[in-house]
Amino acid sequence: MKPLLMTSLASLALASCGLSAQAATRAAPTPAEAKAFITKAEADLAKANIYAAKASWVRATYITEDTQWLEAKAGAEQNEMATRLAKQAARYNSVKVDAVTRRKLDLLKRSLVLPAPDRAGAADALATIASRLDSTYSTGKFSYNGKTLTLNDAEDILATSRDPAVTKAVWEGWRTISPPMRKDYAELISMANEGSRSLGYKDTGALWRSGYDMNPDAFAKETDRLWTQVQPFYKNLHCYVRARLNEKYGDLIQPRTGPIRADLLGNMWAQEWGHIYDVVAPKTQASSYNLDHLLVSHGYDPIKMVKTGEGFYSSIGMPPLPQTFWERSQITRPRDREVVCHASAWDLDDRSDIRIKMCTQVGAEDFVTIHHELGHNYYQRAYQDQPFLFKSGANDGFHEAIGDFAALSALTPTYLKQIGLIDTVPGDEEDIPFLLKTAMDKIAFLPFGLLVDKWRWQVFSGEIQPDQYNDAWWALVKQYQGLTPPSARPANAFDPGAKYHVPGNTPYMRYFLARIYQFQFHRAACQQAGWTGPLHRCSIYGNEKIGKKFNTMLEMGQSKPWPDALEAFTGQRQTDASALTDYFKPLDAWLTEQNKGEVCGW
Ligand code: X8Z
Ligand code: ZN
Repeated sequence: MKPLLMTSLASLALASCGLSAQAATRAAPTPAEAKAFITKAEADLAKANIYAAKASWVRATYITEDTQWLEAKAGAEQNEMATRLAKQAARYNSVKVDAVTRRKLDLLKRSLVLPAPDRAGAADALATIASRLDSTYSTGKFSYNGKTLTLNDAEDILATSRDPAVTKAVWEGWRTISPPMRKDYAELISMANEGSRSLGYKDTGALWRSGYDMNPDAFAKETDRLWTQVQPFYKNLHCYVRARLNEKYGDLIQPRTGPIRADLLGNMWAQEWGHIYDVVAPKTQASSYNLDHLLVSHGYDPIKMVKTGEGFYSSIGMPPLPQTFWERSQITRPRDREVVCHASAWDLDDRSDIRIKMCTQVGAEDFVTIHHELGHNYYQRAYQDQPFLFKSGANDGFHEAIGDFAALSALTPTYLKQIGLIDTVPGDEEDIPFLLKTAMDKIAFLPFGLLVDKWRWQVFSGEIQPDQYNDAWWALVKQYQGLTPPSARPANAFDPGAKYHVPGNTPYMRYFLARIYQFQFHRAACQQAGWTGPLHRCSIYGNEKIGKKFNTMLEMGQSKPWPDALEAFTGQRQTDASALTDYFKPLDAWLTEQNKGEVCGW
């Protein structure tokens, strides 16, 4: 999702905000004034939001100097308005208002991703840098073998090449696009921190961490707790994959111990490893199908993939996508202009003008991404009748988990047979191959999902200074993912800038949370459906009863603290990784067996 306002950030008292002192000298505002303030704020923000969203859409689907200018102008105006309203909300800190108004006041205070400093020209400068960073990333290209490569080209090579000289060159090539961003990035951090401080937060990281209906420090501890729950599964997978890479490439390329070379894992950031499944597939248990090949051999094109995604949601009772979705979405990369290819889902009018923006390629990866993006759109539509400040996910991790939850069913062989992609559903003998393939994406992602914002939180707090950006990044990659670059990084490297969400300023902990929530939703859905078999074989395709209950959670938007939303569907009030560990339990036992004799860890 493209967040303009981070309407899911939690509150902090604005004690240090100058306005509260001012307010003290005036008569205390009344509850009626607080309500009137919120009503007007919602109307003003809704208007500015639509305007900024349209400008952003035009820039993201047609990057030019002029569309960057337009996006920055609209973004600056919206940012100024939201920052001003967030400060004014502090006037009502000690007014006894009804619960709905109180929640809206809190949400207003924590609604910005990058608050602008309160001085002339600052909002413009911040929005200009933000638009430029995103555009620099999205138009990034490099030369390889006499050809100019885009990120999509480079990703295709990494996914399919098994030549370590090639993967190294392409991996390093993509990272030549980011050193020019470092100066802009440092400037943006400093401005956003100044803006966050003026709102009463100690830095922008604290603002981001306050979006979870709990104390920001408690939230940081919560992420560590969740990591502890899943880390043994990651270590086991890392150990197994490293051994297979060692067997394939030999000690010089991939030693049997220590970290894994990051360019060998089939993905530009080694965040998901499914593309190298062929390298790690169990020798004795083969998979009878390959979704990449099936989509191609069945004549799928990008539109058919999206229609299939829509079909899944329709089967659980969601109304069809509006005609405008098909007319206005960007489903493939246009031939004649620069665009932001990183996939996103948009809601352009806070009602029915929902769209996706992708550069879809036919294959399993984008089959999942389509379900992911549509999940955002169905969530947006489900909460469209909420007031403006409640039009958001219960928290941002929920927003990221909806479509992934759908894809857990849509990847089951049972479903692939139902839509005619395979003829027979494989038996138990394919459980381990299926789980291993799934873990290569889902489990492999966890440490990456965690470390991106571990890095950014420290950047915002000043613990990581601009001259340490790259070394600190690699220290975290090594610590959490157990990876190493293919060779020493150059002195000017700015590798975090080569991952979309850093120049795109999209908070990342949401994806870590989403990997956990999606399994929690899946387990709850399967239990409600009366499923008693293994979780990885359960599909909710066609189950309108589950769809209806799920939609009840989606319709709540951000109107209640997220544990209420979680409880509405799962009966649980805590984020709980045990659904994920239940799902992968048979694989974990198998991996432990395979890893006998290995020195795991790094
Ligand atoms: O950015 C995304 C989505 C858009 S919200 C395509 N994802 C993360 C990434 O690509 O890094 C989905 C999985 C993680
Ligand atoms: Zn998303």
